Amino acid sequence: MREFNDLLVWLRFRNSLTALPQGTANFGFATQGGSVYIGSYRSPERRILASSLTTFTDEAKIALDTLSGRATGLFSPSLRLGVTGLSRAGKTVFISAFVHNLIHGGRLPLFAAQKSGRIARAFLEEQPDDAVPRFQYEDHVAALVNDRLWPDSTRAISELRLTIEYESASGWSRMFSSGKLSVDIVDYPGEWLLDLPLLGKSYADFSREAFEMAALPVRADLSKEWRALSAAVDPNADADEMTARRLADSFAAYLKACKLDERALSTLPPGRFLMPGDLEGSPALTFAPLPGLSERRARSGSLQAMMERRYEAYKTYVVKPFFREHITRLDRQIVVIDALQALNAGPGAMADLERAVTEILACFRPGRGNFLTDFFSRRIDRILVAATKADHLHHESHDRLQAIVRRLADRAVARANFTGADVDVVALAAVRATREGTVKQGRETLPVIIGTPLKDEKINGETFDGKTETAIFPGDLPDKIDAVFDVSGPDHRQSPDHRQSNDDPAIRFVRFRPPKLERTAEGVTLSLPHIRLDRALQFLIGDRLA
Ligand SMILES: Nc1nc2c(ncn2[C@@H]2O[C@H](COP(=O)(O)OP(=O)(O)OP(=O)(O)O)[C@@H](O)[C@H]2O)c(=O)[nH]1
Ligand SMILES: [Mg+2]
Repeated sequence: MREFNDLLVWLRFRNSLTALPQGTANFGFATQGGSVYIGSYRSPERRILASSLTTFTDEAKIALDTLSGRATGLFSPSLRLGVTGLSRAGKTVFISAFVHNLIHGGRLPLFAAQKSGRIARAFLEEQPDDAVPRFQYEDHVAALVNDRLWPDSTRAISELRLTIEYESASGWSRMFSSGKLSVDIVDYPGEWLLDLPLLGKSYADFSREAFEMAALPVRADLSKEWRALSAAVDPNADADEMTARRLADSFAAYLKACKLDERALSTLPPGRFLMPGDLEGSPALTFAPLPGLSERRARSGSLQAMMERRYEAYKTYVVKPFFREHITRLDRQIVVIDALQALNAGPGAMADLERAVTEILACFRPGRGNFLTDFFSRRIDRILVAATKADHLHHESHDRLQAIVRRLADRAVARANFTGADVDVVALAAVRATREGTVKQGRETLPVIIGTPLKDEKINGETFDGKTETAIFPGDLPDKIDAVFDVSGPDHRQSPDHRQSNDDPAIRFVRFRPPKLERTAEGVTLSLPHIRLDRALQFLIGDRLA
């Protein structure tokens, strides 16, 4: 490990992006009592998920798709890996690093097939689904490797087929295995997945819950305009396109504001209001919840009837096909989370992240009492919850981060009443943008991370130029895990005076540029460096290469 005596060292994390004062090596999450708690939203309809595709045709279609998928799999073994997570969590970088390391024979000591030299080659092949956009692997890798820039945000679903030729570990397996596995990697927004609970909700239920959530103290200010606009309309008035549009725009603006909020509030449905994909402006997206609805049938021709019809269209034309065509065909799933951002924002944001992970896991829970839904949903047998971007921490904190994610996942599994698949966790960096070093401060030796902060990143008033390497003291994660979770439980509601004040803005991490890749004497670029990516690979596909 190198020592950096002359570099400026920065202490980051809450409240104190300042040059390192002596003796402040620890920061306390426990002192963040003033953080946001988003309240007790619990979908009463979680149980509906898989089993809520109520019509026989839906189930029959799914079963047929599943059967044909399996039949094809018999001839050319394939594994369908879903990669999801909320926006900016790190999905695209994860997939790029996953593929790059396999194609370029990266250093993967925890990935048994690679370690024992049984992988002959890995290469990209044409993907099986013609109607799904291809994951633009080459563009993403060019950005990472040549330009040292992070890939652009990807706002829809995409897919890539990676084929691995390998030799089985045992002679017995060698006799029966084809020595070839195709991994179909499907990148899709977690926001779309969180739409699945809508399938079991009527428009009146959806409206009521949306207003309940919007009125919680933590969201009340963000939803004020939309609620005021809604209060002024009469659901029973004649349907009017302009009113529908104004309400939909205002509702979408509120959902977007939640997403951008410094309190790191996670997503509320409908997911396409945040990421419309190619549906922008379509009637299926031009609706909004209405206040004070009774269970009575809406008058035909009324605003309520129009909104209700569009809500049902959203379920029929957006949510169901997505579930049927993509989710039910997955074999394995990784859920990428940005736990560091949530940790940085305080226990309220952690609770919110836990709620999102709970709902995501609930989407993969096998259906109950229905043989068709049981049949397809049992396909996902492994789920990995991965906290990425661990390269923002010194390695001494990696195990702590993993322990925090384990606690979060355990709580989510318990709350979602989840069974049916192995759930594991990992703290990783798909692309490691930093190195480690130590800095001497008087008699103290401090562990630091060293990297090139992105152009225009700021620390304490200093703006970086995107070229200068800097050593940063990353702080320690607390060893007492309880401190990062709000112990007051999910029914505790945040009152406005408990919010972080504006003069205590959420601290953003300093973002580093992707690393400079070393080249061999022959000019060949080595694979992207990572932290524990191999552990993720072993869990997700290792057994299929045994
Ligand atoms: N240091 C570091 N930063 C990362 C890593 N993975 C992701 N990031 C950062 O997180 C940002 C988002 O990563 P993406 O992979 O684009 O996230 P995404 O989930 O695909 O985001 P959307 O496409 O917008 O949904 C990147 O631009 C990087 O700044 C990592 O392994 N290490
Ligand atoms: Mg992406």
